[in-house]
Amino acid sequence: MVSHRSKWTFENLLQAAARHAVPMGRRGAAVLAVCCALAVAVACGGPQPVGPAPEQLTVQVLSTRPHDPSSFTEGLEIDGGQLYESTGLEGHSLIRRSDATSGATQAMVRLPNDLFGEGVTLAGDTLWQLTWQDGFAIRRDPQTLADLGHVRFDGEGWGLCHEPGRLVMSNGSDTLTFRDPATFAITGSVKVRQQGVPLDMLNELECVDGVVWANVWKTDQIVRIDPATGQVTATVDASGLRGPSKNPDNGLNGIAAIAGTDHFLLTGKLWPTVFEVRFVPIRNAP
Ligand SMILES: [Ca+2]
Repeated sequence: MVSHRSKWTFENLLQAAARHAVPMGRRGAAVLAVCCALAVAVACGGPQPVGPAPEQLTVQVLSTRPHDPSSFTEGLEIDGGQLYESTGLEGHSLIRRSDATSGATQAMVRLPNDLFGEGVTLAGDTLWQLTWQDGFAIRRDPQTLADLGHVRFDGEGWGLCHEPGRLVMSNGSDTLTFRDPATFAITGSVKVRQQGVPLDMLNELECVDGVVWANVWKTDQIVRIDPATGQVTATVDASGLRGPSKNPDNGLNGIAAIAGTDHFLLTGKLWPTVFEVRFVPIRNAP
């Protein structure tokens, strides 16, 4: 997600991405960022952290595979061995279906130049793709990726995932909105809190096994959210995946659970690599 479109030239972002390379390194940075956020909230008279601290996890890298370094990843999801990816930036946004293992592209559709793609999720026979500030979701055929129509929504579109009976959508705030998977109509919402403190900038989402995993924009952190309460129950420090680039705008974004395993594919905006990982307690990390 971005705050000012004018700051985002594709060429600048590619230059920053070119400095990406070496995995593993600054474990603790994401944890520190959240601790600072909580400290600032308290120092500024915000809500005091309450309740048990979230479980602290990190990533164990199991394998890597190539990722299109021109993909400004905004949404990632696997279904039946097929990887769906939605990318952003005006003039560069697209939707792609590829083999989840080999990465070979099976279908791809570019968005009109004035649109900015965001989250994506499959719900039955419908592949939903968000736009960022364009005010509508695109209903697509999962096989051909053809545009079958648009459904308008208020506000911004960031992340999207599908759990049984409903969609879960983020919009850059601390609110997750629940939507009907067939009509996209709002059915409810929940405020996300980490030890009682609002957590905003929720970006790419992944729904699996009754929880929602969310990238937190401009951090190397993923959080696990109980969608029934909005409580953050775990934090994942994924700072080890990032290369030497300090540009937060092309950071970690993209979570796809691999069905039948506890593995996830993770990547980032303009990253050259997709990481297959497992989330493990920090004390047990290799
Ligand atoms: Ca996802």
